Amino acid sequence: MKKILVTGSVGQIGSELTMLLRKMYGNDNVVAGINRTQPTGQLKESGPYEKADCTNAQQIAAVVKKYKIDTIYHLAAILSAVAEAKPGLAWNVNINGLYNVLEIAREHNCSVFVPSSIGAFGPNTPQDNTPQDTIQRPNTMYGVTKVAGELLCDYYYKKFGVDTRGVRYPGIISNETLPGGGTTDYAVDIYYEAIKNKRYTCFLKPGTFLDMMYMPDALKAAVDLMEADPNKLKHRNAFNVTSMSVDPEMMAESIRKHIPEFEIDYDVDPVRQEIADSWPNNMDDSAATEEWGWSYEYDLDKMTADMLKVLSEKLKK
Ligand code: AKB
Repeated sequence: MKKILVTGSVGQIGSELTMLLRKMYGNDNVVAGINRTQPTGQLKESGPYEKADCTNAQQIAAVVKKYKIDTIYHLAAILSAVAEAKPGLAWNVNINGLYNVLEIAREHNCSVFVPSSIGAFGPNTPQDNTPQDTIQRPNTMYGVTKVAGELLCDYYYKKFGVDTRGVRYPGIISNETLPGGGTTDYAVDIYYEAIKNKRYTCFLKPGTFLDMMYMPDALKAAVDLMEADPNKLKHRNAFNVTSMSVDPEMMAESIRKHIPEFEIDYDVDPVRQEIADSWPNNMDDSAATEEWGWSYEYDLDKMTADMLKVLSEKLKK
């Protein structure tokens, strides 16, 4: 049975991924790596958790040794909008933190999942049907760390044989833990506000198309890639994956099928708009499908129906 460490386990993806991995591989075999935020509820009760700040190599190494970890899902990261505001912090966490994790993986023979992002592309990347292998010249600190991270992971695979794998996540929409400091966060906020106030003021312009994905598909992508036959992987870091390409108007239209009076207006944040404008409208994820069978379950309307159902219950409490 695998022995897994999840860094960033209280974050948006980490909190749900940790619970899924515990279900799959056994509660005691999945350590929730935490930093400043303490775990609560099921995440805390259902299995081990340990301080594992990725910028502290000794701390990560101690957890890996203590639990005989053989697989690391390295989810601790600074997202795009925060990275623009705090570039030094983003470099330290996204690059120095990743370097520490890769070094420990090399020493202790661990496989590593590292999420990249649509942020690894830039303004001169082809924006439609963005190929798997294409121009990557991002002009954000987040993007710089994501491209460097992809390259570093490929380097550790080629040079040291570390089993590194990753996907380029689009905006992730979820109903448990809120995202923090991303450019695609509007796509989560809009559902909360639709239920609470039947209106939403969006910080990106109408017509800003971006790839998005519902959390169950994002978790499936990570797990399926880590379970994939290594002999079939021509790429490793990192695969384009997407479920839908949407703009704020399409999301509003999808919500109106359930809440007809829902209204959207706009108060554009120039920083996040510029970031979004530099990212693809829609990615070609056929390499992921060909090499490890990637497919998604949720399109926009299926996701909207589930989000509104789950959040209505949650916000009643
Ligand atoms: C962000 O908006 O920063 C993230 C991402 C797309 O990587 N959600």
